[in-house]
Amino acid sequence: MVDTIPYYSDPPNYDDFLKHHLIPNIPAVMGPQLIDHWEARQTWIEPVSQSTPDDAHPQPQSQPAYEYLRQYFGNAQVQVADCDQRDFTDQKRSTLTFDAFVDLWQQSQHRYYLKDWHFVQAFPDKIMYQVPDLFADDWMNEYWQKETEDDYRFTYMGGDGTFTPFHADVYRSYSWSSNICGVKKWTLFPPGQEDLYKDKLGNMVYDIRDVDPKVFPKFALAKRIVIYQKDGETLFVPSGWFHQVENFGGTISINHNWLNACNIEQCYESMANDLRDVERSIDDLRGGMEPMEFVTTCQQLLLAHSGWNWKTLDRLLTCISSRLESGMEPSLPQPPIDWQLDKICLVRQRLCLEPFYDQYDLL
Ligand SMILES: O=C(O)CCC(=O)C(=O)O
Ligand SMILES: [Fe+2]
Repeated sequence: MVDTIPYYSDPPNYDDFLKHHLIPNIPAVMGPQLIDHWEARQTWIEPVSQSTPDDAHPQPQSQPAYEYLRQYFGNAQVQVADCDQRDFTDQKRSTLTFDAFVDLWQQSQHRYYLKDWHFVQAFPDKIMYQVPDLFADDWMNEYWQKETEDDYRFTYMGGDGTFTPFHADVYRSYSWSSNICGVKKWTLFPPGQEDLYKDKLGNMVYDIRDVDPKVFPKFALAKRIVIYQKDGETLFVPSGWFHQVENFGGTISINHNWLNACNIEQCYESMANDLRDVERSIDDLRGGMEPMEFVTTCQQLLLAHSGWNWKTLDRLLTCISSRLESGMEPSLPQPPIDWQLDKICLVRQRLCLEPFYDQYDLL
């Protein structure tokens, strides 16, 4: 088990990153050199005007350039989470203009957090950052951009005390998070301890700072690693590592969810687990349905629950394998083509065992 996270002031080369992080599924922090040239690092921030010294965590070196951001993005519609109001496993969300959000952001009594902003989609002509080569082998965004209107490329903006509750990322994707300004405290939990996070009814811990030991008696036993991600630093979050994130000072980050041959099997496993949960939840209806109807209903529920089902995964695999098989020279660093195709083949073999696999196109 790792107990510290490797820090690279100079970004590692791809082969080392593949060998020491992507394949063994180990986090890494990269110093500001990786992103200092980004437009967002040049224009979205300014030096901190005031700071409240606190020995408990590093101090932010920069803060959002609020007026600059307002000027360019003020009219955009954004989704904002109120960190003081829980809504089941998430925070209560509402839609505001970016301008209205900045008003709230600048008032420290509020803890509103602009989350999951599809910034690149909203402003395709404003090139504010480039995906670092280390993270460019990304099947998830490649497929989503080719076949749909959606993507998994996000911008986050929040003030002191805003936070993201305890979770693991969608379908055990990786994420990377680059901090434009502010300080983020990450508490990361290595995979394999999931039984410690649940109460008797299967509900998950929501906020790791407020866990009732009577309800979650084993949570305190969970091994965790805390890191403070400072201005300009980038964190690689591996597959299936639960985490909670707390912000200090005005914080802006850019985060992508991504997957590739190194974690596609974990993604499949996670979807299969979610599907088994869906099947259990409607098991009492099974007797009154044709087998195909039951499968279709479960697939629809899976899609509604998290935007993916077997057909989605099947199409993603087809999209990526046709690119890999086309013989085009790989332009970005990635694992050997045959190794990637073998991984796709393994996942397909498992998908083939699912009932009615040959009829997914009808779903
Ligand atoms: O920055 C945050 O508040 C949450 C980010 C996150 O959960 C992620 O990048 O996986
Ligand atoms: Fe996350």
